[in-house]
Amino acid sequence: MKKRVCLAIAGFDGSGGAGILADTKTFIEHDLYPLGVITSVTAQNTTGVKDKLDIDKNFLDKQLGVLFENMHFNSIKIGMIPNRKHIKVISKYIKKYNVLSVLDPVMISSSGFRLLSKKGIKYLKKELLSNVDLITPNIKEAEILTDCKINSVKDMKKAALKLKKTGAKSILIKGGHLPGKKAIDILYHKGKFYFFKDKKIKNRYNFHGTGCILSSAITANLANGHNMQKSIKKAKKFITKKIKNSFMISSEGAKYII
Ligand code: PXL
Repeated sequence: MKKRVCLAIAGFDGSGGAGILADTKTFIEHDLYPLGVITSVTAQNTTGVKDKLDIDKNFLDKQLGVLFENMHFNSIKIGMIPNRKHIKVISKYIKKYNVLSVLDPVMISSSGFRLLSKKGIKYLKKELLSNVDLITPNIKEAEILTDCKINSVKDMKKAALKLKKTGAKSILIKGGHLPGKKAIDILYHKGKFYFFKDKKIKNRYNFHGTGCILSSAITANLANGHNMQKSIKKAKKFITKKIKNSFMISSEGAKYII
């Protein structure tokens, strides 16, 4: 039996809600074989990220080098990258090998911990955005990447066009944090806008890892041969169901998704 394979290049969240554990769980649920390369190890629990230890850039290079040397991937998801030097290493492989790739431009955790350095953000814009097939910023990340405030769907469209100008191929801006009863995500893909509208799920807790799971589900759907729009539609359905089944793994902090 031939199995399709997805690679996650991401940070490690020992609480299991986000990062590479969330990515690999998602790949398995899409009947894919998961591979992983770790960029940074975080110390965190349900109340947030407390610290991180970045992987040495030469060792990141080694992890990627040995996998690319003798394995084939159907798609790649890139999550947390801590620094400029790590972006440089990852970008070398993304440019060299022509594999479908999705970048979730993770910058700051929901608890407020900086996961990507300020210099790293600049370099991400310059070096990586234009080399992946899809980027999936949330509103805050899209604001940082474009230097524009986003308060409406109109602003989201403007930001997507601005990101397109900087070289991004396809752009999914997640609008869940805008006010209103509906969560609207917009995709700019091959010269057209697509809108994904969902009812917001009422909840007095934060959910942990939704961004990671959505982008890895999109990556998984692309590996399974779906086109961009279908991959996003299916991934949104997947995460909505997961959120409905989310649970408190501890008496404090965020709700987790299994
Ligand atoms: O959800 C963003 C994210 C991604 N990757 C890792 C994280 C977090 C948030 O905490 O810890 C490793």
